[in-house]
This record gives sequence, C-alpha cells and structure tokens, in this order.
Amino acid sequence: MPANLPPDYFAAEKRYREARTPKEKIEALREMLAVMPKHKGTEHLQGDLKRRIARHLEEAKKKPKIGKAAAPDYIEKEGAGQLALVGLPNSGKSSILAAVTNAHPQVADYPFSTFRPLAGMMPYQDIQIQLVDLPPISEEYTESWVYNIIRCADLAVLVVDLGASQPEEQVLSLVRMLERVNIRLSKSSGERADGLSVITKKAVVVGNKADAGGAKFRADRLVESRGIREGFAIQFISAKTGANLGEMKEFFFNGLEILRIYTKAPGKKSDLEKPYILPKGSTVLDVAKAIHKDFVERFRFARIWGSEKYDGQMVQRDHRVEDGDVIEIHI
Ligand SMILES: Nc1nc2c(ncn2[C@@H]2O[C@H](COP(=O)(O)OP(=O)(O)O)[C@@H](O)[C@H]2O)c(=O)[nH]1
Ligand SMILES: [Mg+2]
Repeated sequence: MPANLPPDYFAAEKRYREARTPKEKIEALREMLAVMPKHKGTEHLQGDLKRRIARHLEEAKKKPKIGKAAAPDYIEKEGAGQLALVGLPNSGKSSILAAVTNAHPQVADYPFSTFRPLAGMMPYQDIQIQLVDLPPISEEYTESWVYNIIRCADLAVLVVDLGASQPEEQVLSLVRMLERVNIRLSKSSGERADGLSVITKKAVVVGNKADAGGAKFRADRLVESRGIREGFAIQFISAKTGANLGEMKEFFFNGLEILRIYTKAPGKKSDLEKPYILPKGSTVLDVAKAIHKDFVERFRFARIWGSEKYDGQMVQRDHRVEDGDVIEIHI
C-alpha cells in the first residue's frame, strides 16, 4: 500500500542499500524510521526497519574474523562519477579500461583473465570519471563481490561483443543474471520504492568490437530490438581501433546525469578550475549547500552566468542550474 514516503526517506534508503558496515546500515535505518510518516499504512514497514536494526546491532557486536583477506567489494569513489563495466567474458571490458584510462589491465583472448576489480580515471573535458573493470558476469560463476561493486556504482555499463552472436541476447542475459541478485537495471536513475532488497541501477549499453566482421549487421539488430532500444541508450565503439571512443566519453558523461557548476565569490573572477558536481535537476540552493552547509540558512539570492540566457541575472533558491553555469551566492 502506498505509504507516501518523503524524499528524505528514499535518500536514507539509498544510503542503507549502499552501506558497507553494520554501523552505516543502522544509521541509515534509524534515519528512515525518523523521517517516515507514522500511521497505519506504514506499521508494517516500521516493524521491518526495527527488525533490521536489531539484526545489524547483533552483527555489529561480532568480532571481525582475523587472518582472512578482505574481499575487494567496494572501490573508493573518485572523480565525478563511478561506472562499473559489466559484461560477459571477452566482451572487451578490460580493453575499454585500457583505451580510455590510465590503468593497465590484462587484456586476453581467454575468459576470466580479470579476477580483481581495477579502477582507472577517464579524463572528460575538465573532469575525471572513474571506470571500474570487473570479472565477467556469467551463468557458470560470478563472485558475489562483483555484484556489490555494481550496486554501489553510479552507472552500470553493459559491454556487449558485436563480434559474437546475438548481442541483444547478451544484454538480456546480463539483465536476467543481475535481476536474480536483486539488481534491476533501468534506463533512468530515479529511485523507486521497490522494497529494501531490490536496487534499481541505471544502465547503458556499449556495443564493442564494431570493427569485427558482421558487427554492422549485429549492431543494427541490436538497435532494432525494441526491448533493448526502449530499455537502454546504446553506443557502438571499437576499443581496438579507437573508433567512437570520444563519443563514448560523452555518452558516459550524459549517462551519469551530472552537472558541472562553477562558483564565483562576489566581485571576484569565477573559479573555472574545479567545478562542483551535482545531479541533474539540482537548484541554486543545492549549489549553496555543496559549497558550505551554513550557506543554506544564510542564502539571500544568487547571480548566474551561462546557459546562454543568463548573464549575471539574479535568481532565487529554487532556480534549476544547468551544466556549465557559473553561480555567485549572496549571503
Ligand atoms: N576485434 C576486436 N577485438 C577486441 C576489441 N576489444 C577487445 N578485443 C579483444 O577481445 C578479447 C577480450 O578482451 P578483454 O578486454 O580482455 O575482454 P574482457 O574479458 O571483457 O575484459 C581480447 O583478445 C581483445 O584483444 C575490439 O574492439 N575489436
Ligand atoms: Mg577483463
């Protein structure tokens, strides 16, 4: 039944799903409980949250096992966003990482040549985007930490092989395998109330090996496949020849749905060196919050440059900002 949960609840729920330690989980659950409306319709959910808190409290009491190497199930985020490269064996995930980042993964023509996550930074214009290369997802065997990394990434990149048969089937099998571990891939990044155990993750498709024989035919088939086209944005590339890698970088940036916002102190020049990264749809007040939490209380108005229409105009707190805007906050 609809419980009319507020946005704060979903923000806390997202933190809960991405939390790594019992302590982080408990904090997120307590916040979910605190912000949710308390009425008949939410009783069931309240009970569920309380049980979860109790369970994580038990978990937190247990001593960690010593002598066992920690599974690398989380990659510290760096840069403007984190992308996980997801694909069947040999689709070219490691080759993509090698082609556009500073990392040097092992590229091999046999499956399972990648067995640890490896991150690299991809420069895109004035920012860096983090790519994480993973072992393949396959029906035979997938290590569970691979799924944890996908859960925490900002965007899943489904890499398919245009040199192999039926790339549309490759996409569908990745979707199926992730669905089994409660990761639901979607075209958009919006949070949905799918329950606590299911996570919705935005995904895009990269068709690699566009240079291979028959690739053009398979690429056309992939685009024509309604299920895929309606489900995901698609980009064709060749990691080998370098074809469309520039387009792919832009495709990744667009997939992240982020904005680069530059700030400027009144009477000074703007700081064009390091933009603040905010999700699409952010407002001037979100920018103020990103600069300093006190700015929210003290905010009076802002001036904005950019988006062609604006040249220092005064705007209010709920004005939506665009990629590339320069903002001057007045407090
Ligand atoms: N023809 C062609 N081969 C590629 C391309 N990208 C990767 N390969 C080859 O495909 C094989 C698997 O590549 P790899 O990056 O290790 O795949 P991974 O298992 O997904 O990490 C290697 O032999 C690569 O040289 C490409 O764009 N075109
Ligand atoms: Mg690999």
